[in-house]
Amino acid sequence: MNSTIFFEELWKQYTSKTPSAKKVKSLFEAKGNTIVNDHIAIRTFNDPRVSIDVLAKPFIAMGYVSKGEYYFEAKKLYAQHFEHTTDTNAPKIFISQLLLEEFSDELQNTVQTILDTVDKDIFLQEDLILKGKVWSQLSFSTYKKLLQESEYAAWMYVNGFCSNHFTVDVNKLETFNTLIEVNDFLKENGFKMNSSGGEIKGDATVFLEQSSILADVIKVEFNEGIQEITSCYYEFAFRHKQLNGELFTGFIAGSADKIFESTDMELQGK
Ligand code: OOG
Ligand code: NI
Repeated sequence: MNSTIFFEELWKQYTSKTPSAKKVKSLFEAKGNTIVNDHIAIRTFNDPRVSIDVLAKPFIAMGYVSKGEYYFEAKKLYAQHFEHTTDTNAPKIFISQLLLEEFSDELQNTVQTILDTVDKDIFLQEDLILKGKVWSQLSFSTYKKLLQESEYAAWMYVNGFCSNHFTVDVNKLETFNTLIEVNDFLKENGFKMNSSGGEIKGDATVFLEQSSILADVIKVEFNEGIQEITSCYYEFAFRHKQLNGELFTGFIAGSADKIFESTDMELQGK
């Protein structure tokens, strides 16, 4: 698939379950800003059928290469980020995977069973990340069980394959100079920030400052009935110049660890 169309489809899929992202984008544009996407992020399990290597394939085909690795010990996650080899305007891609073998047999079996219900051909399609939840059943009791061990696993069970956020490139906004100004503007407009680890994660010393609004909450149909569950969120990133004069293009594990929590139901205050 042509890369412009691929990212447009990802944005459509993402905003259909993240109305706040559309609203925020319009608010910035109304003030005369151009929205450039710094990066998207994708979540998955390390099962070989759907691992990072599988989800990275369409991006590799577009000219992306792996540029960095990140480990999250407490959350039991591993991630890589990808950059386009020639197009410096192309968004970066951050893909993480849950390290299943580090969890209970019960969680491992649950995830295996869910994946086993899916037609194998689906996992081979290049547009897998546009497909969302590819398993047909959703049980609220399974969701709760996964949640006991991993918020990420529970979120993944409900939301499936998608871009779990897009990211406003704050460096490219015309009417904002700092992330603090961006956050103030978001709060003035009624959006709730993820304040885990502070509203701003990172600083000039690590060359990256990030913030995010809490994920939207949407109605999800389970076998047992409808429940409200987090969907996706919007992130804001300001990149600093490194000593070589170039903007930092990577990610910071300590900050990412907190950004992940933007989908945590517990932060919703509900
Ligand atoms: C990814 C969280 C990390 C970043 O920019 O550091 C991240 C996720 O929520 O899946 O996006
Ligand atoms: Ni991010």
